[in-house]
Amino acid sequence: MSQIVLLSFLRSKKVRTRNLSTPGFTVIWQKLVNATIIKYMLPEETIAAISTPIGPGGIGIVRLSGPGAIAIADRLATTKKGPISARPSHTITLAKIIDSHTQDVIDEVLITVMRAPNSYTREDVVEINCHAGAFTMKKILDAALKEGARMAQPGEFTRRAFLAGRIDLTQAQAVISLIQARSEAAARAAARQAEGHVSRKIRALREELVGLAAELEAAVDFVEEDIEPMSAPKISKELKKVACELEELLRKAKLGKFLDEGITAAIVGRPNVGKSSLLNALTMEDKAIVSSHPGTTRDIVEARIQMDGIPIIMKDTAGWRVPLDDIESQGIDRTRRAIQEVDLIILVVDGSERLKPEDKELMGQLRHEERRVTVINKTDLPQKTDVDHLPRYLRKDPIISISAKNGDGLDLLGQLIGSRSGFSKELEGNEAFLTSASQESNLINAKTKLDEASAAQSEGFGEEIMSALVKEAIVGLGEIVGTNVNEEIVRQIFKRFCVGK
Ligand SMILES: Nc1nc2c(ncn2[C@@H]2O[C@H](COP(=O)(O)OP(=O)(O)OP(=O)(O)O)[C@@H](O)[C@H]2O)c(=O)[nH]1
Ligand SMILES: [Mg+2]
Repeated sequence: MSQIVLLSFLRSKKVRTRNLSTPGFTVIWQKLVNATIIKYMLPEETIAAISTPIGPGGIGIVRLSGPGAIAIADRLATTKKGPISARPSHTITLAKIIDSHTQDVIDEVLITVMRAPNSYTREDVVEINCHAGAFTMKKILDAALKEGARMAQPGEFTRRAFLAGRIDLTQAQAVISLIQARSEAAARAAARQAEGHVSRKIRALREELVGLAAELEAAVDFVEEDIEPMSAPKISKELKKVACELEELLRKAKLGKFLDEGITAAIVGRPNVGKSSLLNALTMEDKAIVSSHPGTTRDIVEARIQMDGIPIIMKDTAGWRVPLDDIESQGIDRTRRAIQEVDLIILVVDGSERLKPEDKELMGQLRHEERRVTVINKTDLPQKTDVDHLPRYLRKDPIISISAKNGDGLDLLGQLIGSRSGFSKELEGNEAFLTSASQESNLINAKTKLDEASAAQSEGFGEEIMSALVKEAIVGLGEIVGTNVNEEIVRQIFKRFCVGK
């Protein structure tokens, strides 16, 4: 926004501004803004925290960051190699941490020094690798606090990295996702996001919009000047192109959300086909009661599992049939609701028996379902139902034969679920995803504004309206990467961090 104001100013001074909306100019502008933020917002205090979980373990880390970090380390530690301040950056030194009152040795440690600006926070950082007992770590932290450090707030190290311009908000969010990742795939995607893959894409799109807004503004403000306006078809093409790329990012954001929260899947089928046995086989636990008595499961039994690296919230359901009593009726109502809500429906058939009317009734219910995956269970027994006995519409899907009893086919089922959820292709492509709900809603808003701008153009509204809408989209994208620094948003994000990160 301010860039547009600056453009207008330069243009009013008759400065040739056509080249100023180029990505190069935006980079310079961004650096100026960042430099101002760094100058006025960078904290002077040295902070300290225990950065590893409290509890018994091999190694724990007490981390210090700030202008006094190395001097504090000098006062805390004795080494055979002289003071820590004399050690080169990015070296590890064996040291003893001494209690300044009793002169007792608190712990023998390894101290890593990372001098500014080549550190996580871009400040001087000292990491004290000690033994991971809660008592030892606490004593070292207390000693650092006594020597002048302040206790770090949750997320303050990452907040400083952000304020110093080392990472942007998307990357900071990715650090949270990485810490909280519940599956391998989620951790991998978060790591890619932390590297800045998504931010680069969003920044590039934002810069395109800044350029476009500047053109639209110029057409409004400088009609009488010798500025050649961007042609209507070119504006329309540019709007549609960015909107299209945002749409693709949104599709991936949906996948990112799945990675973070997990896909939901319901195991459904008539009683006794082995639904609960399948849930137990997948979780490798006795989660649900299994019995040869049809109608055993009455309520939804939920378990969080990983298949093919993908997090799944798997729901075992009550067998599908005409209920025999009120409890079973309530259970089947819950099955019905689960079918409506989940991302994936795993339809289980008993291969050791012929299809029964209940099987056929449920298959009919799911006939037009795109979320369906079909499984033939009990392949360890002589088979009476195979793929050829299934209705034609089911046969079009890939069908997996398994034995919940001995585990046959479960890997294949995992791969099928992965491919049906749309993850596998994206994950192989080394993709990074936006994962937070606020990022997704900002993307949706930005896309909506561009669609509105396109509509405004086709309805013959002037550049002024379009420019206002494009500017709103720019603000939305800026909020994702932290270019429009809204303190409240920043505070909300960093609040979610743990102390020490
Ligand atoms: N041989 C064999 N038996 C199985 C297999 N899977 C399940 N069973 C048996 O089939 C019976 C029913 O299994 P459950 O897992 O309780 O079936 P369910 O579909 O959950 O049944 P409801 O809860 O009543 O709807 C039990 O006796 C299981 O031991 C399998 O792969 N092979
Ligand atoms: Mg069951």
